[in-house]
Amino acid sequence: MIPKIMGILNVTPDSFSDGGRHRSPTDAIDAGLRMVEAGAAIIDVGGESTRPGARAVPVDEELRRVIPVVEGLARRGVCVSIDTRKARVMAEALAAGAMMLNDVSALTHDPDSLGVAAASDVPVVLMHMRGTPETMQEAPAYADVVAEVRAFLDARVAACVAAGIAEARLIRDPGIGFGKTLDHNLALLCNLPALGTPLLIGASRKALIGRLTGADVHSRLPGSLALALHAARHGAAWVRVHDVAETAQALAVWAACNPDLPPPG
Ligand code: 7PM
Repeated sequence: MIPKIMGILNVTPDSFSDGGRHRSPTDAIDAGLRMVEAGAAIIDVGGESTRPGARAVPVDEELRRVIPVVEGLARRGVCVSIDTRKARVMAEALAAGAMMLNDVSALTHDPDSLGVAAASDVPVVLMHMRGTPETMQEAPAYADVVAEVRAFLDARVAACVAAGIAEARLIRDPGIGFGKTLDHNLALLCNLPALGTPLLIGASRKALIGRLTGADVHSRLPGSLALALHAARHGAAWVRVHDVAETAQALAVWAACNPDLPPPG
């Protein structure tokens, strides 16, 4: 399958790789519209930095950042995903027109989030993370990272189904970089089919590319494209990326070399 592109739209003042470029909602909305023109199927709006060591953002601040952007994009017909761990942000983003929930805690962080997701009818990304953003990169350890991530995702899918969310709405994500060493990330990337489907892979500009190549965060486009094509080759339904136009071009050329793939749908 040709994965669909989720474009990353951070509306945080401290985002690690696109450093707070979107100071006003208008700027952020324009950036989202450009990503759609470049080939994104959905725009992932996030107002809480989840980078390693990041501090929690109060809910009112997160709402102030994201809701005008979700609303502005949705009003212009853009499909929007809300990247949050907070039930209230999910609920208000859905009311503002969001069409997908993306929770790096897989609906575990906020006890109300499962209910908000169940009361909606949108797809939900369930991501694996070991620990919390504050502490996750402090010596993460696994006996078998692939089996443990698979078991976590299976358990979260089961919890969501038990809460009334249709399994067809659930998207699995191994959480590249979230409480994982380079070797853990590579083990997951080399075993994507073992994680279940459908899969979303977010590896754009992440530290593993730097660890493999020495590239700093502003020079990781080639590695990001390699990982997007790798994810595509191994069945990812979605890739979550910063560089939408470049990823769309890479996927289009790759797809042309793979004529037996089902057409995008
Ligand atoms: C440092 C590490 C800074 C990671 C920023 C990030 C994912 C996500 C993020 C992902 C899903 C980034 C990330 N990564 N949501 N949110 N999957 N579902 O690159 O891999 O934006 S934050």
